[in-house]
This record gives sequence, structure tokens and C-alpha cells, in this order.
Amino acid sequence: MAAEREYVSQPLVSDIYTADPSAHVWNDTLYIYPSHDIETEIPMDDTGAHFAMRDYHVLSLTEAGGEVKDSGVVLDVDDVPWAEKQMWAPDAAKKGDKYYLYFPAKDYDGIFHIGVAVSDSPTGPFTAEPKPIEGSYSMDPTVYEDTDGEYYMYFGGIWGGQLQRWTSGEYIAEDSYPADDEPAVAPLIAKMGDDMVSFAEEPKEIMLLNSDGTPIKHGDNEKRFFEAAWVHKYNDTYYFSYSTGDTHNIAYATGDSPYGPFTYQGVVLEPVLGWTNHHSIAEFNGQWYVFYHDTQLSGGQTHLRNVKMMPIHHNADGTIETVNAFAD
Ligand code: FUB
Repeated sequence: MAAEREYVSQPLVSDIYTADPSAHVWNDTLYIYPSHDIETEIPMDDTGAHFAMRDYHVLSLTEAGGEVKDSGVVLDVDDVPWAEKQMWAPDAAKKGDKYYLYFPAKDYDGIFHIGVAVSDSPTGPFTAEPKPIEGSYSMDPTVYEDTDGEYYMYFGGIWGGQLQRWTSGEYIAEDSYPADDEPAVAPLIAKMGDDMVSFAEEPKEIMLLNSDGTPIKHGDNEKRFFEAAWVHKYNDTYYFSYSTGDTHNIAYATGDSPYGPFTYQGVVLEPVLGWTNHHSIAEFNGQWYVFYHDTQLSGGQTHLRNVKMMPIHHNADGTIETVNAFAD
């Protein structure tokens, strides 16, 4: 029998399964917007059908290591007119006194789009807009509030996230990937409209570059974008971090503009227990953290995950020290 592994951090909550944590600090409180994983009879496949989530909770805490509050259900798929299933990785943003929950879901044609729901409180309940954000598709939205007050959504994911089905500009129900020596399928960015429930522009592709300035290729599975985009700013540099999917790392690339291009720098978080790796990065009470998930609680079941947090460190040269979720 395999020996029990030692972990750097323990699950933030253990009475429900949670994943894909998006962390924000508002009014001195840390809010985490995770996916809510559930048991399912749906068999595991490459489209991720076994990630059958149907609602969202919000976690909050006022100090690292302190009590974690669970809001209960803040939005259910039955309260989203256009969405049928697969409420995957969400994010949230605050503008003025309003809070916006951004989430992907499959519509009744089996196509992923990105929806938004609004609340007066960071812990909901949230009221969904009747339609997905116009011009949105694929999954894993994250909304970054820049220091100048502009908001940008980053989104997309390949394989089950369907980004490879939109490369012609419209949805084609067939996967279409570049050749291995061609640039990889690119994640997308769109500036948010003033209302925060629409895009102010057509989504644009983000270029991810090798250190020699060439685009990261589709065949470079160790480095190419797969899903789980996140952006943070440190010392005026934009850090675009993401999952490499089938190579299971959280990688990062840096740039001088929210639109990129971003140059690959390395790995933030090495593979965790479970197939998926999905994170966010935020500063809380003067310490930077990576928020992530693994499958410690379910003993390795990939669709039953638990969120965690651990400190990370930016080096003087701007690189981030690589961390590992295992302590041994
Ligand atoms: O939680 C469902 C999907 O698994 C997410 O959208 C992906 O990023 C991966 O974590």
C-alpha cells in the first residue's frame, strides 16, 4: 500500500468538496469563490463530464488560519435561465457597492458560455442575468481589476473547455487544434463594460511567448496554456498564471500590459494530488498566497477536490519561488 503523503496545507473546509478557488480581499476580509464539487454517476472522460457541479458557495475568513465561514448556496443552476449544467470555475469582482459572480456553464445545446450574477453582498445571494455575457464562450473566467480602475476578463480552456472549437470565430462542434509546431490555442481577454455584465470590446487573443520571443507551440505541453487563467500585478508587472493541464503545473508568464504579450517564466505550483491544478494568487494581510486545490479529502478522486492556501514569495528579480503542495 502506498504511504500517506504529507501536505504543506490542510483543506479550508471539509464538509463539502470545493475546487478552483478565486480569492479576493475586500474590506479586510478574504473571500474565496470556489467550484462546489459533487458526487456523480457520470463516468470520467476528456470533456470533464464528471465535473457535474450545479451551484456555488462563498468562503470567507478574516485571518489566515482562522475560522472559515461558508455562505451556503449563493447561486444554483436552476436560477440561471440559460444554463443547463457544469457550473465550473467561477470568479468575482467588486465595483462600487456591487459584487459580480462570473461563472461558466453549458447551455441547453451543450456549449459553454460565461454568465454573471449580481449581489449587494460579497457572500450573495447572487441574481443571474437572463443571458450569458454577449460574445463570451469557453470557460474559466477571471476578472482582474487593474490599478487604474479598468476591469478585464481573461477566459478560455481547451479539451473540455471547448476553446479549440472557436478558433474560426464561431462554434464548430468538432475539435480543431493547431499542429504541434504552430502557436498554441490562445487564452482570451476582453475589457469589461462599465456595467460589468457586458464586454466593452471583442475578445482578443493573448500571446504567450518563450524567452526568445517565439510563441509557445501547441506541442509544448509543459508550457502551453490549457485552462485556469489568473492575473495579478506585482511591482507594476502583470503576472498571467495558468494551468498546463495534462502536464499538471501552474505556470506563469509576465508582461507590461494587461493585454500581454506575456513571456513564460516558470512554475508557481507543481502537480497536486488529482488530475486538475487550478489556482488564484492574492495578497492578504501583507503576505502573498497561492490558493489551489487537491484531492486529499477524497483520497485522490479527481472530481472531488478541496481548496487550500499556502504562502508564496516573489523574488527580488520578479520571479516567483516554485512551491509544492506536498511537504515530503
Ligand atoms: O472544475 C472544473 C474544471 O476543472 C475547471 O473549470 C478547470 O479549471 C479544472 O479545474
